[in-house]
Amino acid sequence: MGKALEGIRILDMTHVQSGPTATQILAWFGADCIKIERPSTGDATRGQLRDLEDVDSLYFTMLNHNKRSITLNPKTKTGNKIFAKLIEECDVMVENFAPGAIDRMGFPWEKIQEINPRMIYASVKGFGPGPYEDCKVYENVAQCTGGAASTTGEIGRVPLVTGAQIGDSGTGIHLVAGILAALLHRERSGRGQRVECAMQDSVLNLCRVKLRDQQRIVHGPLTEYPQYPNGTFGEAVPRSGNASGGGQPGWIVKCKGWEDDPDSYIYVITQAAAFPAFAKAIGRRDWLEDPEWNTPAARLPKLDQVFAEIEKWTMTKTKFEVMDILNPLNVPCGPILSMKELAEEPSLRATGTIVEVDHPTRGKYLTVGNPIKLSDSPSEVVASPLLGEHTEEILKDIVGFDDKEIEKARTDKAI
Ligand code: CAO
Repeated sequence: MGKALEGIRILDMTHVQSGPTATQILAWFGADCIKIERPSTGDATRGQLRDLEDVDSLYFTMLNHNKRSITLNPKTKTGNKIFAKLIEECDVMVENFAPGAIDRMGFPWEKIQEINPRMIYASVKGFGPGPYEDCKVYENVAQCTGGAASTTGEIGRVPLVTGAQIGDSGTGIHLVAGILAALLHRERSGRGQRVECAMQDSVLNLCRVKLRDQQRIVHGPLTEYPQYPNGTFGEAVPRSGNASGGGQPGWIVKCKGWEDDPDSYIYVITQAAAFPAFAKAIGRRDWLEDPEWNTPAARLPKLDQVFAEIEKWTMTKTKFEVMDILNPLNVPCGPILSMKELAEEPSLRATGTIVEVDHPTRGKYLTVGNPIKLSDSPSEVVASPLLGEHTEEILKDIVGFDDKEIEKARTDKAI
C-alpha cells in the first residue's frame, strides 16, 4: 500500500523553520516535496549554526528530510516561466517569506489561481491582518506576542520564552492541518483555496487555557484549587511557575544527585485519589490521621509545605527510582529528561521518534522522526537534499526541459 499522500506534489517555497516543519511532515506522509532554493546560497539555514565546515547545518538537515531541492530564481525571465510551470504541475504551494514577497516575484494569489485553479496556497506569516501584518517575525517574537511569554516563568520575575518552538514548529503543524483540510475539500469542490496561519494566532491557540484562566480570575480566586498558588497577582493571568494550572496540584522537586546534575528533578502531582498511597510511600502515614493534612481543603493553603516534605523523600532517590515507586501507586509523575537522555532513550529509537540518518556529506546524525504515526503508512526518514541536488531531474521530469534548455536556464542565472 502506498503512502498516505503519495501522488500529491508540494511546491515548497519555505525557509528557516516554520514552513519547512510543515512541508517535512507532508513529505513524511509521502508527498513529493520540491524545495525551491535561491541559486548558490539556498535556504539561509544551510549555513547557520554550522558544526562542520562546508556541510549543511543540523538546523537545515533536521527540517528538510524527504524533500527534493531545485535551485531557481523566479525573479529572472526564465525562472519566472519555470516557476509558473511548477505551479501548474503541483497540488500545494507552501511559503513563509516576509509579507508580499511572493507577490513581488510576480505571483499574487489571483495569478496562481489563474494558472492552477486546483492549487492550495498555504502561507505562514507573523501576524494576521491588522496593525502588525507587515512585520517580520521569528520564534520568540511569536511567543511574546501570542501569550506564551507573559504566562511562563515565576510571578514577579521576567517573562520567559520556552524551549519548545511553539511559534515556528507549532505554526507549521497548524498549517499542515489546514493544508490537509483544503486537500480534502478540493476532492469535493474541485478547487484549491488559501490556507493562512499567523504565528501569533497559533501560539495563542496553544495558550488557549490561559485565556480560559483570564476569564476565570475576574470572578475571584478558585476555591476548590488555587490554579496559581505561588503568589498574589494583578488583573492578568500570571506566570505560573511550575504549577500545572489545571485541576491538580503539581510541582517539580529535586531528586538524588541534583547538586551535580541540572536535570535531576521530577514533576509530581498530588491528586487527592492517590494521596493516601503517596503519603505512605514517602513515610508520612501520620498525615492520613491528621486533620491538618488529611483533606485536600486542609492541604491546599500549604501546598509549598506538602511539596517540601515530598522533596525530602525524592532527594533520597534518583528520578527514575521515584518514577518506579510512584507509578504503580497511580501517582502521575515524570522525570525531567535532558536532551542527552532523550537521544539515548531506546524506546524512542524503537518507535522511530528518534532516528539515526545517514547524510552524504555529514555522515550519521540523530533527528526527530515523524511523531504522527499512521498504521498503514509508516514514515521513513530520508536525508535532506544537497542544494540543487534535483534541479536537472525536476526540470526534465516536471517542467519538460531538455539539456539545451537547462543549459540556457543556467546561463540566464535562473537556476
Ligand atoms: N530566488 C530569488 N529570490 C528569492 C528566492 C529565490 N529562490 N527565495 C526568496 N527570495 C527573496 C524574496 O523574494 C525576498 O525578496 P524581496 O524582499 O525583495 O521581495 C527575499 O528573498 C527575502 O525574503 P524575506 O524577507 O522573507 O527574508 P528575511 O531573511 O529578510 O526574513 C523572516 C526572514 C523569517 C523574518 C521572514 O521571511 C518572515 O517574516 N516570514 C514569515 C514569518 C515566518 O515564517 N517566520 C518564521 C521563520 S522561522 O524562525
